[in-house]
Amino acid sequence: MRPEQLRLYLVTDRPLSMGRDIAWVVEEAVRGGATMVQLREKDIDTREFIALARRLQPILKEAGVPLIINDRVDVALAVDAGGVHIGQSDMPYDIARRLLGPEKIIGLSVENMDEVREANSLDVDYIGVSPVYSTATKTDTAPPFGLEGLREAVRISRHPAVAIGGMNARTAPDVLKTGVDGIAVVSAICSAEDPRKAASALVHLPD
Ligand code: TZP
Ligand code: MG
Repeated sequence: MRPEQLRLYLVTDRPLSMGRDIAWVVEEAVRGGATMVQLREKDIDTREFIALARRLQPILKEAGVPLIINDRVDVALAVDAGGVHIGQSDMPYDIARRLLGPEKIIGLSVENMDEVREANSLDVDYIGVSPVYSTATKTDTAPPFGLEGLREAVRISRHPAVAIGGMNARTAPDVLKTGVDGIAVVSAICSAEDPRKAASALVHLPD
């Protein structure tokens, strides 16, 4: 994985997509410039999860954008996805790596500085600094890093890093100045009236 692929990382959320098909949201977002897409489903049958991933694959393949599966290593294996994103309570990194092999992308959420340091002992492909700001999209989070915390996390991490939580056109300019490789966005794209335009505005911000 190249760190540039973290520049604008769409994390999907069907409930926040205003009744629109998530495949349409994803297609519009990659047309606008999204560089990576994570399929994040918290309440879905395994079979439906696999079917949804398979619907996204041709769209993302054509765009040259990796499909990352949230949490579910089995689903990632089933569809031969680009990789998985795991949290601190999900499958341990070493096991996920053993199952997925050396080529797949594995991202890990870090919620405090100790976890940033711990991640340095793992060969994860990137870390997700979570959350940078508190957000209505996910309320069961650790205390936010804030800008200074993010800067420090980026400084001590040996991995590419993406910032998540409250990322939008207003907050992203300062966030990108911390040296982080990119922003991971849910509502600012999924709930945007025009997800393509929203993605395009976010990807063209200076860093
Ligand atoms: N993990 C930490 S914050 C978050 C996730 C999945 C949600 C971010 O959503 P938004 O709408 O981009 O603030
Ligand atoms: Mg998780």
